[in-house]
Amino acid sequence: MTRLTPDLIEGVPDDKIDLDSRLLKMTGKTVKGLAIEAAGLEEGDIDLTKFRVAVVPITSGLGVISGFSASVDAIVRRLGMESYVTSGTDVNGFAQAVEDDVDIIMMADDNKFVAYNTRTNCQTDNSFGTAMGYSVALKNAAGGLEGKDVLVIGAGFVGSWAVRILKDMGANVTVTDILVDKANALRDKYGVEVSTDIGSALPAHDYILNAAPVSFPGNLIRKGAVISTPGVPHYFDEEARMKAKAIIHDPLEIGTAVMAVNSAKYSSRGKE
Ligand code: 2YC
Repeated sequence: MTRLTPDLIEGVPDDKIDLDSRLLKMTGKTVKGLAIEAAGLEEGDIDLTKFRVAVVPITSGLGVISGFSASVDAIVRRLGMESYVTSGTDVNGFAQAVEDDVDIIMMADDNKFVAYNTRTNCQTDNSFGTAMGYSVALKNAAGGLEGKDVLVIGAGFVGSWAVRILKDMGANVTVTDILVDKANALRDKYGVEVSTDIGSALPAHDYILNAAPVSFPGNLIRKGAVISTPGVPHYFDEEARMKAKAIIHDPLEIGTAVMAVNSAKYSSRGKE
């Protein structure tokens, strides 16, 4: 999994890229709207203002990322939830959150970023949240994916989830990965196609979910392509930006919003 850096997320707390305006243009939905759909809910099914979230900074491994907890906190507040960053880190912070009887605890070490639901003991991780959020964004931008060819680039945590999700949405999925065994494993598991040559697969697709930490030269992008691309670092050249109908990207927000709403859904299920 690619580790974020402070410069990649410095604009998140104040929403400097105005993500909702961009998403509304490309998908017709805001972050919140996509997260609600990604959680399998309808607007009005759940009152997110009733949920209290604690974000716990984790110092293990490579340590905290400056701005990460503040970004998660801001993303969750933008959904309408109450949220704060614990003053303590790690176990201390976790204990504070439990003592404070919050509904959801969000924390990330070098390998996993989870939303833990304290009421129903369920957890949602960022790989699922990102895959679901970017698949729903692609579906909205494409006006539905039933019977449409979709190329998934990357068979890691996010790409594997995305293959399953997009297949469930009725798409004809082709997956490609530099480690062909990983792509073949998804073919065997989900009955999807594998491409071993991204140079021919990319220009052959209108719909792309890029779950790899790479970008692609514009000469490989088909005119009018819709590219849903959570991968960081993220860069598409001028030709790609001219030719693509939409390039859907953000460094953290969509995946985190889906995690939070999906976790809250478990809570409401627990409270029924
Ligand atoms: O600040 C902290 O609490 C750090 N322990 C957070 C480390 C996050 C590492 N993961 C990542 O940078 C990316 C995120 C988009 C989530 C998954 N990988």
